[in-house]
Amino acid sequence: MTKLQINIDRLKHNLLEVGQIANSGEKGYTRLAYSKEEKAAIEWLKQKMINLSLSVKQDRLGNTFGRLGDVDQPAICFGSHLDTVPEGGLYDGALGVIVGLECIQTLIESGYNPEIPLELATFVGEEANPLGGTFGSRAVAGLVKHSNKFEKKLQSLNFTWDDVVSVIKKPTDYHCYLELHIEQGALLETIDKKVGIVTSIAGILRLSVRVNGKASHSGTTPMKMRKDALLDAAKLIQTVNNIAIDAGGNIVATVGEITASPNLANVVPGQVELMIEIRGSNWEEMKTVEEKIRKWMLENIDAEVAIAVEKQPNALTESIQKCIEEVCKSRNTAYKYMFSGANHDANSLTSITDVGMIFVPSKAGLSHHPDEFTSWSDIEIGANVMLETLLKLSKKYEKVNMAVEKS
Ligand code: HGY
Ligand code: MN
Ligand code: MN
Repeated sequence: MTKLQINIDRLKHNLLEVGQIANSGEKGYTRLAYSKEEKAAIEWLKQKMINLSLSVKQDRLGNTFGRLGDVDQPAICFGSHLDTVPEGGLYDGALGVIVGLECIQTLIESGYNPEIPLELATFVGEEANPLGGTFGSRAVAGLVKHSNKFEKKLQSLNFTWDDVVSVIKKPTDYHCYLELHIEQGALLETIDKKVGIVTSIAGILRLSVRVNGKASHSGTTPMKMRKDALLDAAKLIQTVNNIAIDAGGNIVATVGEITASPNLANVVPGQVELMIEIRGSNWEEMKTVEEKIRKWMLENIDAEVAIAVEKQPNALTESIQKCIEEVCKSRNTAYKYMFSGANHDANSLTSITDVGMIFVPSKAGLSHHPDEFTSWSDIEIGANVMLETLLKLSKKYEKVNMAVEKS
């Protein structure tokens, strides 16, 4: 029996078309969270969903769902995000949404019986933003915590706390969630495998730090009499780097966000605000790194620290990983079980349903950059694995339904 195949030309056309929304040429793609560009891309997708006669729902945050089948039954949900980092790539997020669109269209054309409903989803605000990354999917999973400070951030983006509460879904809404995403690392390319079966997704621990110095005249303050906040911040950044390297395992740490004030050439920096991000696959290891950094700061510089983000690492569902593996084997697709150092909407969904992720290779592991690239042949391989995994999962849940009806 010939296997159902996606239409790669149509997939390519759709990815390039949605990519044109906010494509700034050699400077890459910029569709920031909650921006008019993200909204335009979601509108584009909504129209595609309507053209496929899916039942379309957009919640009060902008998360958008297109369902094939009964709205009152648990569905297999799949998708990703359409926002990007500034001057990002064509594939991060958008590829998962467009592959999902291609899968549901191929299944409709093949006469798929939606006894197990299918639901294509795109979540808002996945990339780092004032409301925190993976905001749309965390809100759907009921993971967003209230505070007066957070409510002010919501208002600055024309959202209310009621909007956040209104989008929460129940575990009974879904059988599972599946997401295809670019690897954003170089493992698959290096070992020449075409699919990554994600076992767990990195935890993220972000510490916002204020380094205190004393602003003074750069020409008249002797070197020995300075309290240079940026110099102390530089020592801190080097220490963070050393602690992360010594920690080994899947630990990584980054200072990617920093502002010095007054930020003038003729003033010794008086204050620095920076964000330390620690990621890893083991929460205790991550907290040990945090403690070592805090201890060094206490002993060496004048700084205040506050925790800005705490997202624990999450294991994905083994039965879904197994399902993806069986599909890869049946299609002779080389695969690798692997950890995801990048966070994804899939991480949020682990708190309300079973979750699986399929990675496709990233050229040279590059991502969050205009030159992000995945070949059409690798995309076609990954998309067909996604398509067959969806079919396999729907048969699995049909059997579950039948067993429940008999009992
Ligand atoms: O930060 C991340 O890992 C994701 O790209 N938002
Ligand atoms: Mn992403
Ligand atoms: Mn990203």
